[in-house]
Amino acid sequence: MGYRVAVVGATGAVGREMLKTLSERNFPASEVVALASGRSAGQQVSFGEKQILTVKNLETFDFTGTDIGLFSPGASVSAVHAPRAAAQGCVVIDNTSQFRMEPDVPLVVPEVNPQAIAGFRKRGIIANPNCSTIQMVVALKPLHAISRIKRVVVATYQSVSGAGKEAMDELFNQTKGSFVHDQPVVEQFTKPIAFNCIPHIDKFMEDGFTKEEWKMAVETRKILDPDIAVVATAVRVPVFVGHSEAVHVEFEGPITVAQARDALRDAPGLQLVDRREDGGYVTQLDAAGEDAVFVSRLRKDPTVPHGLAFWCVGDNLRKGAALNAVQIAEELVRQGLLQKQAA
Ligand code: 11C
Repeated sequence: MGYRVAVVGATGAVGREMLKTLSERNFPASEVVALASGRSAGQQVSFGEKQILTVKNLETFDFTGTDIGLFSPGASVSAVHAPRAAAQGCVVIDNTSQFRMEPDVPLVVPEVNPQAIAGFRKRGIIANPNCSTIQMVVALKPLHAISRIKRVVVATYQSVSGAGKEAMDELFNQTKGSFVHDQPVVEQFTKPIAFNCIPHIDKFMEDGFTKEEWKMAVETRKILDPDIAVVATAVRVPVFVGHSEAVHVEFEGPITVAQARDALRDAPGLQLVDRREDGGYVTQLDAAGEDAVFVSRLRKDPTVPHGLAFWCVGDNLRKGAALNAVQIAEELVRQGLLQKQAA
């Protein structure tokens, strides 16, 4: 007995991670179906250590009888196929930006707002937030419970895997090429990414922010508290997996470093690694492959009346995408919100 699960975008970096996460966490699935575009249909992907799945064509797949769809195919594909799957009775957990800010679509991080999940019934779709938002709100939530957060200033250091597999190849090829003095081939980013940092993720908006920066602001408000002001600078760095963030938080009232430390130590999904000594902090290489969001370098921000600063790191493919989506599915089961369609 279990649920029939479809993974859409199964050949991409996040889709593969979704399959791995479902298997690692022993999600109660009676069947897992791998779906992708017609171009990728027929390819094979691993599900756990032992199973190989043959990818089916999303365009012709009938979702009737499928309980849960974990979608990560790109926003324009989700725009068409997520509502189609939902209309056929499949609860969609969508990792793209397509539906996140729609009022009747819950935007969920299970450690932060699990109560929001129940709002999925109207559209049959639950949105998975942007990876840089997820790790930040996991860290902000326990602090917000002590003293209300007024304003967050954040700078991100985001790995190339956030931009997909071709972007990872571009970093690899540029790095390798630099040793034989090749001219870098720039296709996925606007400038060379090897040995460089690019202050530009997603498209530019009219006010000068990028869409990634805008997402961090609006998604944090939707998930955590509509009154929190967020100003972000999103930067792509030459790292394969893992996003880091330098976060400065201003609170309405007092909060001490000791209080914050205690709350972060006990918070779900979070690990505090904060020894004030050489190497007593977490980096992207440490966090890659891990489930937790890590907080290090916690300290008082003395430039505002009530402020804290910290460093936050997470695996953008796991907690930033696949793991959060699978946790939402687990939460649907835990809250008894799924009507099993297949036995
Ligand atoms: C990046 N955060 O690192 C992006 C990837 O809205 O789901 C995820 C984009 C999104 O490039």
